[in-house]
Amino acid sequence: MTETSARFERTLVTAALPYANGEIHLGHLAGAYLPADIYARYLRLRGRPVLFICGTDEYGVPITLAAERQGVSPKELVDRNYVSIRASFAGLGIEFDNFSQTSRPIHAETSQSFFRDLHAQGRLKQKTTQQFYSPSQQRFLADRYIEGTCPHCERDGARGDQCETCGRSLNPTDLIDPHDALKGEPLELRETTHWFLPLGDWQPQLESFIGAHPEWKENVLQFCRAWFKDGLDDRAVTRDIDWGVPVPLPDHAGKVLYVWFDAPIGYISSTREWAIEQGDPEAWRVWWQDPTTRLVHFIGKDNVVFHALMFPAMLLAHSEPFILPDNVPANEFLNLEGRKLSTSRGFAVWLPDYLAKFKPDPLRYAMARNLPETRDMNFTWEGFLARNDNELGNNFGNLFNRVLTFIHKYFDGAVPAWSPDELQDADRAVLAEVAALRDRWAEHLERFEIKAAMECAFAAGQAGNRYFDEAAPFNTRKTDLARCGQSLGVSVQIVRQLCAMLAPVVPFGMARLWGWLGMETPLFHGGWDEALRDVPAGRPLGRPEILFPRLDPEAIEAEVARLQRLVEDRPA
Ligand code: B3M
Ligand code: ZN
Repeated sequence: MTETSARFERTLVTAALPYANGEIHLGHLAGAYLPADIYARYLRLRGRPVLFICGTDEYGVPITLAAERQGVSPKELVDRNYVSIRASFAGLGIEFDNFSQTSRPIHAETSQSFFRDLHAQGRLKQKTTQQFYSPSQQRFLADRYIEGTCPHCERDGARGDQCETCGRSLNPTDLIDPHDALKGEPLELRETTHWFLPLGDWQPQLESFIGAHPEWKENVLQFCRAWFKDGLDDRAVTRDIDWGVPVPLPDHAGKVLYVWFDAPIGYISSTREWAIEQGDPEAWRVWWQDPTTRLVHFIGKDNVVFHALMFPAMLLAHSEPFILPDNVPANEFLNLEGRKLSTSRGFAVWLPDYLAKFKPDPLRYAMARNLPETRDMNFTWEGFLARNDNELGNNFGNLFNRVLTFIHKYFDGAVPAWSPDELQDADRAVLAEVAALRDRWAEHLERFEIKAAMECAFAAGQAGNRYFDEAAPFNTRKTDLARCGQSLGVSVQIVRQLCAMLAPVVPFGMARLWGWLGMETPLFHGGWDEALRDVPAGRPLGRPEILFPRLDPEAIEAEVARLQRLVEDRPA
């Protein structure tokens, strides 16, 4: 059976563009970035062409408000956040082929030309509606910055999009005594005209598109079916604010593209930027318009509608032949120490803080073992320590270290004389077990089942340790040197396969181990082929160091205590 990723010539992997109003935290990482990076690295390891695209999402009201609060311009704010977000990703080994910004000229150009294409074909329709306007600020306010009394439960403080008290969803005009949520000032209703994408026109095509993907995750499919059942509505694609991509039509001063219209186009602009940097500006097309390309969007569950319905409708509506996503693996949410994350209360773990104290591999590993793939999951610092010490350290690191150290101590650091033709039953059994686990590992990754893939890797590590204990080279060294060498030769073959299986998840450590094994192919440029070949007798091996040291329990307690204090300060 051909693996899914091999049925395509190339794979375009995107991860949701992080909103540039703050730092990346563990919730973001678990939702989209880590799974996307693991998948992209898996493909690179397999030698399959992949382009991993991302960038910061920089327009919209929340950015303008954050900038106002900090006393800087929106552009200054996003540029600053861009730099730190990019550094966090790099520190964690999230390795994009391009990481752009939606406030760059290439994005304005790309999204405006996209809009113009839809407009010129008559795919957009104009509607005039009444919206709340602030006379003092001379601007229209976005729904959630309008506040008033809820018409249902009569509580104050309901927002223009929803009443938090009774949970009902609202329109701003439903509110009694609507006013500016931030300034408390009165508002007036004014007419404004906007462009809409009539999603309903695309419903039949979207239904058959989604219907052709029964392999998608159930959470995503259910979500789409619910939207289809209600019937798709017109979606506004323009807004009345000044921080955004200007609508490229005459007489549209003060109007910009709605951020959820321009943001997904950001994937295309970032690909174009990459192509320009490659010196081949048209090279983006093959990634977006050639049906032999596979497009995969990694996102968190709150972004499903935009990636599974809205953006595909935009791509269908465009006059050029864009491909549609082949999969939209959306993750559920990550909780922290048993509670919901709250960025406003500081109840989160931000990457710059993490990276100031710990190494990237242990976090990548602990999260990969615990991803919210099918339901919400919980991150605890204790669990993090246990994954590092008991699994990375004891299961994997220990095996690597035992095998390589032994060879350095008693065999001059070169793979001992061993031969695949002289295997004993125990050797054959462990090699078959590891190879079978390796195949299952790949099948799971092909389906974005990272946790299940990691269970295979873990089991292979256990098998390797069991084999080493039972073959007992530390005893045979004195009784049967040939057998001792043979069992170490077999152990090296196990280590080589484990190295490949762990590489997408703990790339820093495995890049070093790969080097110690004397491999020639760069790990993430098709190292797989070499990982499938025996490491021959006589090959010199690098001197190992401890790859995954134990964590300091006091450092972990300090993190738990920090979060605990936040909870005590403001009980939920
Ligand atoms: N910026 C994700 C968010 O902030 C949003 C993703 C855009 S992807 C095109 O929830
Ligand atoms: Zn209410």
